[in-house]
Amino acid sequence: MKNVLKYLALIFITLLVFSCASDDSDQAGNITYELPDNGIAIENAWARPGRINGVSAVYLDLLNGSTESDTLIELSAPVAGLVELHETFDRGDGMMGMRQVEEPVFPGREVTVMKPGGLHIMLMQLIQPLNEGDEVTLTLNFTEAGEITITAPVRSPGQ
Ligand SMILES: [Cu+2]
Repeated sequence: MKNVLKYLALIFITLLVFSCASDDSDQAGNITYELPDNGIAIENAWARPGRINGVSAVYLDLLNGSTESDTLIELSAPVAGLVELHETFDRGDGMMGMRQVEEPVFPGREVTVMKPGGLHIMLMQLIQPLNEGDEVTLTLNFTEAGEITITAPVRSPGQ
């Protein structure tokens, strides 16, 4: 029970932080993607600022150029104690919640866009503050494509 309360409190705090910045209307629809011939490419990655011991999120476009789907099996980042893929959902009480996507599958020949208010990579237990101008290193491990390490600049949403 305690854990549930803790979890709800975490969601609530995160929503407070994140609801101030849901301006994700930029660029959507204007980007044209060129799928790689094979494997996975990551484009347009960025991370939001965060406090030490707090949370941040990485947003990116995931391009699966393979004809086969691929599964994300592990996420890690040196700046975070815990990294998870999250989806945002309607809790039905006028609030949005978020929850972990356990075994995310990315269809072949498709682009998956992660953005505020949708799919995102959650960085938790930050071991250092993330300020604008910093860079975050993130490693994604896929069943087929293997390990892909990227760097994402830290910036405020809408900039
Ligand atoms: Cu999240």
